[in-house]
Amino acid sequence: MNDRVLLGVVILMLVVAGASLTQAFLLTAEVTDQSRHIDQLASQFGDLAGIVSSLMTSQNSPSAQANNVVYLYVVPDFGGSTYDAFVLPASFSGNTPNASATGGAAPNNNITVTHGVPIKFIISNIDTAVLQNFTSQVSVPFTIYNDTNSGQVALQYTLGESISKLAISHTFAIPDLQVNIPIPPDTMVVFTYTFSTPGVYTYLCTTPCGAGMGLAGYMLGYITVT
Ligand SMILES: [Cu+2]
Repeated sequence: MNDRVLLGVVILMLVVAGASLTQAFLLTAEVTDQSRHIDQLASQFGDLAGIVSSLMTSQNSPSAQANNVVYLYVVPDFGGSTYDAFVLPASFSGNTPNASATGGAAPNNNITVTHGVPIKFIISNIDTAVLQNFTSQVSVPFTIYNDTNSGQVALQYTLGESISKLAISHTFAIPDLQVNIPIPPDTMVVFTYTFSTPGVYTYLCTTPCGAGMGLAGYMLGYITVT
């Protein structure tokens, strides 16, 4: 082997070693990036309300509910003083409106779902008012989530359970189907319901809560079951 060939072999070895080092460096960077991503996910999972609110803005529309999940906000004074409303995420930025957010027109809060499949309702109530002590028996199981300094606290209500004088702001009722879910102040209420028969059902709040009560687009809307 002459000197020139030897030099060539050494250069080749250096190039191969360099490439391996670069690859190792890139791999380390990728792993670091992934663990950062996992850290971000973990911190997000500590904030259930945050997750739901991001899902709400990305998935909801007045006409179709993605993945058989219906997201609704309950917003106080949405249409002006005491015009509280059930509001679809498409009509709500997530901030408490200072004045009428509807510009005088009744917002569209109608919902369309499919019959025969479980529909998950996730209702975020940003109203802090207590307007009724609610006493009833649970006909549809539900969970109430409440934000605290130490995280999310969940209260589960099972079928047939008695509810006595629960302090609430509103309810989510479908009178034709004997559904009436209480909504305490500043909570998220989650329940699942399977509609068996297609049709148009009225949903509304049964708590005396002001001018929006019983008014379409505010505390009343329609569920079209296809
Ligand atoms: Cu109400």
